[in-house]
Amino acid sequence: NTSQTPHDKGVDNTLRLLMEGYRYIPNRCRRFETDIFTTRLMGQKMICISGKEAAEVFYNNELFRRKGAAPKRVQKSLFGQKGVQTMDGAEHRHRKQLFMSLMTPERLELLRDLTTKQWEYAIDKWEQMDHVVFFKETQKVMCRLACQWAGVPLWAKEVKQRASDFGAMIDAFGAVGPRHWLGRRSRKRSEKWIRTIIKQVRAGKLIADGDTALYAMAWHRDLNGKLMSKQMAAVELINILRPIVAIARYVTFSVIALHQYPETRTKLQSNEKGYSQMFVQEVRRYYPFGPFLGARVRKDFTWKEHDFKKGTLVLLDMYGTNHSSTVWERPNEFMPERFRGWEGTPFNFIPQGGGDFDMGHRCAGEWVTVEAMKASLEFLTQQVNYELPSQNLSFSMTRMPTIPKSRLVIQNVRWK
Ligand code: PAM
Repeated sequence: NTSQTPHDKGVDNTLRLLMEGYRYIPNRCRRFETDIFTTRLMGQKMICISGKEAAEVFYNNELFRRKGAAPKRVQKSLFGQKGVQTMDGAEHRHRKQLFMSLMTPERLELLRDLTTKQWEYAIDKWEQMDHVVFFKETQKVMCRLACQWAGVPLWAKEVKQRASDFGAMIDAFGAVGPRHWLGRRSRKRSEKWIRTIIKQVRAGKLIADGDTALYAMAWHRDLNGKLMSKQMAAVELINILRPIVAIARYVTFSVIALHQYPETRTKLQSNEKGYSQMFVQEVRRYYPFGPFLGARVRKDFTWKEHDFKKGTLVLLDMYGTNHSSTVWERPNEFMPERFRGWEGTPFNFIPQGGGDFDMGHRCAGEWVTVEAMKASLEFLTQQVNYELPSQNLSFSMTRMPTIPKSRLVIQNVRWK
């Protein structure tokens, strides 16, 4: 019976969401002692759900659809319009397969090698620098890596602009005002660039290797047998490139974790028993990135005695689920060892979404993220010395996505 479900009072709680950020849903779940409540956000009735059972129902394709879920402002900045994130059913599975086909063991192995090579190149440069704004420079490292891995030509002189454009799209998703507009402008510029690249490939002016994302996106045919429009191909190729640049945030948080929990550095240096794997999993669980995900009810159903009505927007609490005390022991402590022998399900650890890769909307790039993070962290702890000058490393829980105030400054970078 729906009337029992807690309701967050107020005509519209968008301002509260902006004021509480990552904690908006978890705060109310704690206060109401619930894993479901209703609210009004952005002028619409919404249902917020949290925890592993919530993730399980949220990823049921019979009950939820993605079309009409992502707000226009998120599509115009972060995701791109009409891309894989907004599709359903057979069309979605076909498009998702395009992304998953790029995630073979061979391509992941190559990604690891290229990650290390890009770091070698970067450290030669960083040695010459007085100080390094780690987050900004790592976005450039990841931008070079993304383009190299995807087969997209990139001139040295454009790295700065392209990296900052991809960074701005990510930075825009929870912003209002200038930060958001910058994300939109950056997307427009990037789409124009990548449309030109796609055009050159199709015209035979630029050769794309058959196993690259560039080739796959340029020549992919939808279920109707037609090539995607240049614009659509650009949006989807950017859906490969931009999220690799987003890994810079996780690498930045990783270096902060190494600083704040020094015992983890020693363990990463020797990297016994797959420590780097546990470390990067804990970084993805502990530090905030995606706050929540949205989907629309496909058909009426009841869950936890609440009637879900067709068309209603439902938000799944990612941050809260990754910090849930029913799933995690001492969830607010940074403990990589919790992942030793850990029995994961597709629903209890959801930093990049839950459910199934092929059939559902779980992030296709999750393995890329884990491998690029491991290669980066192994490299940084084993090959490089650096120092952190005193600075403000704290990060806001209301800025979405968040990033440390100082962007992490390092100095005296030296090869070991
Ligand atoms: C990428 O696609 O570039 C990867 C990084 C983005 C992660 C963000 C995931 C959050 C999902 C939806 C954003 C809606 C937030 C709306 C805030 C008001």
